[in-house]
Amino acid sequence: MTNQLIEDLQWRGLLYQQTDAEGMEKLLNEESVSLYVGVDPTADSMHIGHIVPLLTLRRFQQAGHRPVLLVGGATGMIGDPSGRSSERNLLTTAQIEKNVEGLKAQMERIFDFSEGENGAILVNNYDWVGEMSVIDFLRDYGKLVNVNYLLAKDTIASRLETGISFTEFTYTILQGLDFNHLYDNHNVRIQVGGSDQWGNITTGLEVIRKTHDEEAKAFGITIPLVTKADGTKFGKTAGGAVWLDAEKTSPYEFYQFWINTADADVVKYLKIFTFLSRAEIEELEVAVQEEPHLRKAQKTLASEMTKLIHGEEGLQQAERITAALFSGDLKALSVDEMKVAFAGVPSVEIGKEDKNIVDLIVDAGISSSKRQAREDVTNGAISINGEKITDLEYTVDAKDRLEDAFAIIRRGKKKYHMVKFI
Ligand code: 545
Repeated sequence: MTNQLIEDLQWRGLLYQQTDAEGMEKLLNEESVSLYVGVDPTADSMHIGHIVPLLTLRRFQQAGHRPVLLVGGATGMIGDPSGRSSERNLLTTAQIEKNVEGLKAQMERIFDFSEGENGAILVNNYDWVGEMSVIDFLRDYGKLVNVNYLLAKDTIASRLETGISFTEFTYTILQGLDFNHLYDNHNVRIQVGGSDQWGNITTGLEVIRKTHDEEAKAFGITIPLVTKADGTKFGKTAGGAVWLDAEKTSPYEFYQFWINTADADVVKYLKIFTFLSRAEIEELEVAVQEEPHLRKAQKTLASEMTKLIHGEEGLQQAERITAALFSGDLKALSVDEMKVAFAGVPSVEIGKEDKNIVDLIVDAGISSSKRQAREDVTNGAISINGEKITDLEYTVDAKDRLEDAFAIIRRGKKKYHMVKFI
């Protein structure tokens, strides 16, 4: 017996470990199920490495199943030791509350919560763990799980040498009781997570097994870590992680990240991250082979991802900035777009007084000498905010200071500088 969804997930390379592949396939063929992914509020934003399990849940949703999204208001207060070689610092309650709000907003972008029958739902484990007493925890759950069983988990075993607190040691039982709670209250049958979550997912199955009769059937799957063909870490740029939060990673930078995907990786990422069909992706795969210089696959990947996370508006902004930088026509950009576009270019601070153009570019270190600066201006190599300046007597003043604070000066074809007036 086969299942179309499973076949698609396999083709996309989204299945890593499965607790009972056959059993799950059978279940999916028989009924519409609910399934869940949990995210701990350890930060106020996810980055692109975090979303693969969520996108996978959306694929289940498209096949008629119900996604349950859990934010770990309780587990976030404890800290998951999975995949970490040292103890976490505890976060304050205020920080966690702020993070929960940030994460909820991001999940709401990715999922449709209004779809009736299999609309996504959002839950917070603080609602059932927050008020639980120590006595209840130890009697109802601690008692079900043997210490030997816990010590054998990779994430705990690997920490025995360097040390793991009782708090983090206990974490997996909390995640286990969540699965049990969702099984009982939301009919959740499957938990999905990254490969680091295998130990926690199987603890959940252990708890479910011990609190129910043999009829109870629940499953776990993990998703492989996204890798890059050149062996470097996926999802990092010179500026750090690629965040979903537009304040941390602008839609333009986000778009640029995907557009810069190597030919060797782009088809894999189209499969993992986009909702394009197999036929569409296979067509782009041919394009990578036959006309790689057109970067059709990268452009599609970048626009699909930017649209998904930042909406049509974010995509348009990213495309406008990309085009303006390519053509050099900065006048097509709004002041806000200029700020985004040049967030990463070298900047210099300079006094706010009116200044001759030649003096300015020398003082700002844009041209190496006065003689060079004069030559640059007369040759038409210098422009301010997209306006070419060829007059040696030109005065840079208030009209050139965007928001009375900065100007973008270009020397030559592609060298941009941000001059900040202070
Ligand atoms: C808590 C309670 C549950 C079920 C799951 C959890 C969370 C889980 C965990 N997951 C990771 C995570 O990272 C923080 C995100 C920063 C905003 O820690 N114990 O919350 C990541 N997860 C997504 C994937 C992951 C995992 O959110 O599963 O593997 C990353 O790809 O590390 O009942």
